[in-house]
Amino acid sequence: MPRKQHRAGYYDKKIAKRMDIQEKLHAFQQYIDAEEKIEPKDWMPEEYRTHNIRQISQHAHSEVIGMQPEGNWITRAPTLRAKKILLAKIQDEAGHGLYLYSAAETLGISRDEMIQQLHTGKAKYSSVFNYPTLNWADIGAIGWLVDGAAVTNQLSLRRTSFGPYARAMFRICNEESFHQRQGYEIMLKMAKGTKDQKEMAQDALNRWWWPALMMFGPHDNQSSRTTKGMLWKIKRAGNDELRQRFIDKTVPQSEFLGLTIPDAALSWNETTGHYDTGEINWDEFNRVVAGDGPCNRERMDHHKRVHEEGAWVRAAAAAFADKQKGMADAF
Ligand code: BYC
Repeated sequence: MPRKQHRAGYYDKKIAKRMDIQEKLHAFQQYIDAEEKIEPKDWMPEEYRTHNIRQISQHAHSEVIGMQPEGNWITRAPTLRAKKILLAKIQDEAGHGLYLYSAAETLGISRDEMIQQLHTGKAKYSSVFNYPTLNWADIGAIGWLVDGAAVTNQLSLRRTSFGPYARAMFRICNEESFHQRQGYEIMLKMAKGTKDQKEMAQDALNRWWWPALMMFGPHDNQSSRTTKGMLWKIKRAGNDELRQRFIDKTVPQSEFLGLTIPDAALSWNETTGHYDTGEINWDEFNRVVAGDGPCNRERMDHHKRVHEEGAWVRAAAAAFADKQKGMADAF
């Protein structure tokens, strides 16, 4: 239903006042089903609000924590060009975090609360960032596989029903595609380089393949959030469908590199038109999500320390904003 026509029934405040909760829920669902965007000041069920806060803030935390494994290699990038590109990429991730925190703030949660939830373990961040970056090939594998997986998921999120989240996704996706290519370029150089370089590229693929597949979350039949997420069009595709999409486009890329995907069960299925794969190690996934991965403690300790060290910057920015406001009010 077009927004204008719908507004007359659902968004007109006088009419909305007379609606009971069931009527509001019904109108809300109709509105979503018509592919309209929900905006921050629109009426929404409390669970829709909290579902979005959870997903968007966890997405923001992932972008920010994801800077750590890559930041580890800025000072050791092999060339000035590689260093400049890596710096730009990591700055992009910080920007993504900021757009996403801002989108979540429009739902009535403060940045401080979101950071608190991250620090107390109430909010999650993507499991993939709890693995170490051991050498330069890992920077290639992160760009190619981790950003490649992220952009596969995020392209679908450009059609998510909450307006500020959907709009943030457009810019983020453009930048993530550049990140994916940056990673693939590193892999291509190494895979076509010396024997040692090719071995490093293969080793990085071996270590990052499965964690990248885990980014898509549990199988749909194990995913507690999918039913509501899909009903409200917060999620536009299931975890398994997106994971399959990523596998189907990444396997030919690995063939072009001359590298082998570390999955003995991987094979092309003529009937389905997709690759069949082996099973993810879900015990490992659950362990890492629960906080017991190789780098969980390190990532969180680093974030807490830097957040504390940055307290003076936040205080100065708040004082400056107060001063500006005072000056504006005086006029
Ligand atoms: N790791 O019912 P499910 C990037 C959680 S960063 C940790 O399937 P949902 C980049 C899930 O949150 C891009 N936790 O949930 C940055 C839920 O937790 P609750 C990151 C996971 O939400 C720097 C529970 O398990 N992208 O590009 O329907 C450098 C049940 O799962 C994971 C996003 O964040 C995981 N892998 O679906 C380079 C995309 N998987 O209920 C690159 C936005 C699941 O306890 N998020 N969980 O809170 C989403 O699309 C969805 O939230 C997910 C999960 C597909 C991740």
